[in-house]
Amino acid sequence: MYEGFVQSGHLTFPSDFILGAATAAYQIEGGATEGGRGPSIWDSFSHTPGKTEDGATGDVAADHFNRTHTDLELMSALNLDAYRFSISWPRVMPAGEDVVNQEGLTFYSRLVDGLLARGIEPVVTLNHWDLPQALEDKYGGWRGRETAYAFEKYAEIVGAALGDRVAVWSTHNEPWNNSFSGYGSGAFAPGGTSHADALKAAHHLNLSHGLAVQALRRTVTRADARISVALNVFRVEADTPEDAEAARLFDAVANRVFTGPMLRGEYPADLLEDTKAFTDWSFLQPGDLEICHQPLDLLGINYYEVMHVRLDRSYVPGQDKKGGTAFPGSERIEFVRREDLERTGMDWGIEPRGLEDHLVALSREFPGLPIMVMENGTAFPDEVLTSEAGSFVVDRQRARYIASHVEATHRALERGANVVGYLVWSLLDNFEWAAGYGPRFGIIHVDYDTLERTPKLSSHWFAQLCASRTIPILVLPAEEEARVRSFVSAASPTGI
Ligand code: IFM
Repeated sequence: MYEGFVQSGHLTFPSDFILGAATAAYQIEGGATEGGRGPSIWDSFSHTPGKTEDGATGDVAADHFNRTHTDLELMSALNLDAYRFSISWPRVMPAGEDVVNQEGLTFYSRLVDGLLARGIEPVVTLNHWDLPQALEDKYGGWRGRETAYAFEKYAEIVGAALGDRVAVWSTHNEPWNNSFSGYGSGAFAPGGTSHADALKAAHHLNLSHGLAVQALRRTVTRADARISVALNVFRVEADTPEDAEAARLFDAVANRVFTGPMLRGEYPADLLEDTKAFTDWSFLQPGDLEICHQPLDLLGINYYEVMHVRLDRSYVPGQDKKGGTAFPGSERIEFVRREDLERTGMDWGIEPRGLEDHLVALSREFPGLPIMVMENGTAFPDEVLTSEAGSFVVDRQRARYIASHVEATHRALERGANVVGYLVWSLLDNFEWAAGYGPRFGIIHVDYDTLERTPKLSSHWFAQLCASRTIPILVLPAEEEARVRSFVSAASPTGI
């Protein structure tokens, strides 16, 4: 790795602050039918015509399943403190329950050992959306309460196998997408389109979270292991006081539907009221909330942008929005596209200040609960430049995005936020769900034809941050800048 960026000399993270990178099984592993893996709902969904961009599937993805050693070596060169990956439930239990695929467990056990041998702490997510298809067929997936109990058993098996070595556990990743995009809007697997089902799925994810935390507490033996959940708690902002109601509505259905039961042991009264047209909440059984509400060691948050909302002034009660609604109550909310912001390749507004304020606010809301940024990053179109000197991706925009959010995290720390780590999304370019392989989030480029990996400029910057713990300025010394420029013009006569 090139580590010659100009050092700021200040903005240093504490020595125990965790800097790392994140991925998810279905997005990078490939090997969909290898090693005894069973089918997941994302295999079925992505193979259904029209569900993903260009019919993309995760069959091969970045082929991490067969290139684990290469990827471990890349991580080592990045000086990462931690690597967050998810376990593919159908790789460990092909039918979701009963039978364990030892080969699948061994794959993850070796990955954990490979990380530890390189001084990288393993951060494991149990569910990053690739539910075994068999559980969808048998129980209706997360619509079924039985899936929560199957998840508990799966957590127990993984906890027993890896619990002596894993540093941080996360039960679910972004249960919001899992439930509301998977069972409500139909944008994600399994493609359900019922708000009632989405709310039911959300509850079963909350319940399964609590059951899995209990299972991990029974099985994990590493003394300093920490148990958490990765929520994409949205930073919701209404720009005028009249629109505060829109912020309340979205905050209830997107954030407090999870933080309520998991962190406070209750569903917010306003959420129950807001959603009563869709469900009577009869799936909420006595004793469930006590299970959902387990003490956590860490709160994982994924941050990408601020959600600016206002009330939809064209809303007519009882009248359906054209084209349906994305989530319960969405007919009353308008998401404001702020034209004053720079935007990512996903058309998401770039606001590092939002991350800073969010970390400070969440630390106040949940005192005593350390927070880890478990995902933050951006997609931009990349160009691989090749010359006699080799290949290079000069992704200055991505590097700027990451640097500005790392700085925001540091400012939050200075303002007293209880933030203990930052993991960049993502280590590798990968399968971006329904958007397929177009958006590239990696700090390492993946050529999807040859599967060759090329570290991008952003990864060199990140490697220097991890090694020095002081935020490097995104400026190359004059000599290196001249080298990059001559490389760029040699490789791409039109320049970039
Ligand atoms: O790629 C996803 C990831 O799986 C979950 N969080 C957001 C990322 C970017 O969209």
